[in-house]
Amino acid sequence: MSHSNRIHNAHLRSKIMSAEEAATLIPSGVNVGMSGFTGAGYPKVVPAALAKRIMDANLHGKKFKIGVWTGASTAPELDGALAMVDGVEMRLPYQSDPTCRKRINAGEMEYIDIHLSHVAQFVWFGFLGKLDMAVVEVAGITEDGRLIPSSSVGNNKTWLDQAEKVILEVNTWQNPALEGMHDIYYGTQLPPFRQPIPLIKTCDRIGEPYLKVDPDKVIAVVETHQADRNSAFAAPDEGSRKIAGHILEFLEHEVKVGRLPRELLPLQSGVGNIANAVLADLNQGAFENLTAYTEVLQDGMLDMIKSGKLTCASATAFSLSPGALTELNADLERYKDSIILRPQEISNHPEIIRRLGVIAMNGIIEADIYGNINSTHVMGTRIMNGIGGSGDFARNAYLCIFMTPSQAKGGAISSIVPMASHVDHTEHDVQVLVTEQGLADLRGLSPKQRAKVIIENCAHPHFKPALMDYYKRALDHSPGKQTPHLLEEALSWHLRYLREGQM
Ligand code: 0RQ
Repeated sequence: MSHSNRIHNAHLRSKIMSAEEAATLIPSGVNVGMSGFTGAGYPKVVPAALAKRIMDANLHGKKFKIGVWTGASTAPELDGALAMVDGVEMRLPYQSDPTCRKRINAGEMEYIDIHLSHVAQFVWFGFLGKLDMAVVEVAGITEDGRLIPSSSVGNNKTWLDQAEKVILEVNTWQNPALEGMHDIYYGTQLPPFRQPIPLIKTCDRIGEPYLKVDPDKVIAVVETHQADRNSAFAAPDEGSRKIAGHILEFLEHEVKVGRLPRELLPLQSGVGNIANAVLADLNQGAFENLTAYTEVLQDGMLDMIKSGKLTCASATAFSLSPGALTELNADLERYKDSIILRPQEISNHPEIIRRLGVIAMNGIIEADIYGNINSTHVMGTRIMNGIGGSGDFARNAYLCIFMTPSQAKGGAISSIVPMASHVDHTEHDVQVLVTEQGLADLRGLSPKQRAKVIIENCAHPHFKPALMDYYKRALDHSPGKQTPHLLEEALSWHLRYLREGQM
């Protein structure tokens, strides 16, 4: 069998085997830390071979389930394949796969939705139990056994460090020019020995470009040549463009009154079409010399680097459409000075986000009239994706902006509701709320003042009178006047939707 020229370490070369052979080394009942963050850098063939093994076991009447820990969401070859055969006992810390979501909401899969910056330390502290194995995609292995990270870093440093056994997937599809783009910080300590993280400016390099692994822990090396599976973005629709317009106008105002510098502060942008529309608008707008301290680098940010608007971007993963990915790969060397990929405990670290003064912009499911935010649960009980990094950024940002269309499901649902049916970000963490209807600047407002501005500026005209009516009646009849509610009615909009298909 001929081998790729990506594995330069003789000891690790001797561990090369097929995905099927490697999958036989993963027993039922173990916790497996897998690479992958959005559709980037996840193992492509071992999870599929494992899914086949699980299916065979099920056919013989045997239960076979594992715990799956990742950086964030992955792709059909990992989450999809394992969920399809009901092979996942416990999933964490974030997912966005339709089959996975279905199993979780049907009660067939346990899911712990964790702040992405917390995962590494939860594992070090032992809060999540033992990490038995790691399956990590890398772009290559150096002669001295260091690992060239792939298109995402996520929790790989922690998995490689903490897992008892390691399986590496060396993916020759990944661009060799990724070597040197990463910054892996090995200085984190456990309390009480923690030191300040010496990252002062967005694109400071504080670590090294390689991941380390104890070669004796590596039980298999599998060679692959498969593309990352990222999905395309829809072209910004009118609603997204309006949201982007409100945010740009707001940022311009903040610069004018001296609360933001001309080049703004480092941007964090969530995933999704609205986020991409905001980036597209920033790319057309007047701001120059921008920077990004974020989780994922999506198409909009790449366009801004190309145009010169964005001078540097720090993230933990690429999250690009297939077109943008092809473009990036054709010219990756060029981006090496402007892009840094870091472990997610650093890309999402509260200390750094607070120090840099990040401007955070994230999508939501719903907001209530007082500014509490639901990012994760449809009608209070069904998980959509997870909190992801939104809480890491929301709590610690200089400016925390949440954005959403004012209605969902063709107008059957109001995204502004009397009481959020689940709360991920409390009223204390939310400074700006934006819909296509307008922007509510909530800074310095009491709950009652916030309610008026949110209803007036953000609610859809179809729902505005009913929201104002609720608020006024709550003000009259609520026993407490700090955050007035009619408790018997507060979730009636959700109940009506579940009963009648319309809020
Ligand atoms: O579902 O496609 O089935 O119709 O939610 O909604 O409007 O396309 O918005 O793509 O920005 O996603 C909160 C899910 C928004 C996302 C969420 C339904 C809607 C549609 C998607 P369909 P849109 P987006 C860093 C930051 C948490 C993690 C995070 C998210 C689908 O932003 O997962 O912020 N955030 N990470 O129909 C019922 C409502 C609804 C609703 C929307 N009120 N009721 N359904 N939907 N509002 C990134 C990472 O951490 C990796």
